[in-house]
Amino acid sequence: MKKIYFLLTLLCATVALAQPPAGYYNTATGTGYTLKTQLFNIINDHNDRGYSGLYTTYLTSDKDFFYENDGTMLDLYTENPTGSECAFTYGTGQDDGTLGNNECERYNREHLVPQSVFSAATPMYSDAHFVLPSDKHVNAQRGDLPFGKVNNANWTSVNGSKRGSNLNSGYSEGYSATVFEPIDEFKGDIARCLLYFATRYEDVVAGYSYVMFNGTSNQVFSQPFLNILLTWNAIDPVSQREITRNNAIYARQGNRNPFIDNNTYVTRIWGAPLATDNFEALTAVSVFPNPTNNHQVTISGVSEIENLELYAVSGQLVRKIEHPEFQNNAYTLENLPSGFYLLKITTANKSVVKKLMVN
Ligand SMILES: [Ca+2]
Ligand SMILES: [Ca+2]
Ligand SMILES: [Ca+2]
Repeated sequence: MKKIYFLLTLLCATVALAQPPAGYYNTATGTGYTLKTQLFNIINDHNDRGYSGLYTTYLTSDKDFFYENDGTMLDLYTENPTGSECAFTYGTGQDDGTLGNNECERYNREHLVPQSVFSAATPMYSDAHFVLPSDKHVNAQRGDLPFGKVNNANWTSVNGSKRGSNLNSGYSEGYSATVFEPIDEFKGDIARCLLYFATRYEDVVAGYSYVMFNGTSNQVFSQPFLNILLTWNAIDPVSQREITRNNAIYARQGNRNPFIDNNTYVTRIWGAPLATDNFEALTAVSVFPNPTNNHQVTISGVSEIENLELYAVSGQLVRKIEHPEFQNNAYTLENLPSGFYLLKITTANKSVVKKLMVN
């Protein structure tokens, strides 16, 4: 019986630790960018533990108790979720200015928003919510590159992180220069770190020049990168690794990543991603004629569609049709008002977005 009580106490303690403190988000009541500012007011003014303090924070925030479960350093650019990898032990291998021309020689600190963007200013410079332990060599390969979906890789790390030209279609449409793509396991993790940055630093971010940013304090990200981050957040949900990490950083810095605590904040602020994943599987879909002159278009190339959503370019949902009935493998959308639209076509778990012009 004693043992059961002990286990129950332990369980309660674990659950309690996995939650933000009572009332932490009480003032986060709005929607859209009002909510974003409310979150900024909750998470700003954190306790800066200094640049060397990051290595201390990592001792509790970034140990592998999720994959090998061996307490070695958990690095998003090194971890192989389905197999073993070269593992860094804390202290051993910490960057001392030598080595790092190959993977697995040294680890250092990776600013997911590059430090050059904010001129290495504090407290951003040492904010563990977006500065993570990283293999020194992979960190250097990523450099200041934006995150995106690689089309043709010109370099790939041992765990499969890639660098190369961005896939200029599907959810990553709108950019074609070089990007860095983390493995699927960590796409949402990294997206949520960047969404944190956009919120924690919303009072200064409009002044930062970076290819992922658009010079605003509310949306923060340019449209192609916002689409990428919202999609990654949707296809790679919050994991226990992030919850544990968020709690460990809260214990050190006194502020939290709201998007890990309550992921609905993401869509309440920025809206839903236009496309989820697996664009490639839906490339057979065609929408014609486009542009159209008679206020109707036909959709073909698929037979089972869950729903069709028509968005104005402002992002407003204009029309939604659930389970459209196909005839002869085609469906015709009629009575479309003139304008420029984004048509989102969703099957069981895949979707694609098509641009549509109605004259
Ligand atoms: Ca590991
Ligand atoms: Ca592993
Ligand atoms: Ca993940």
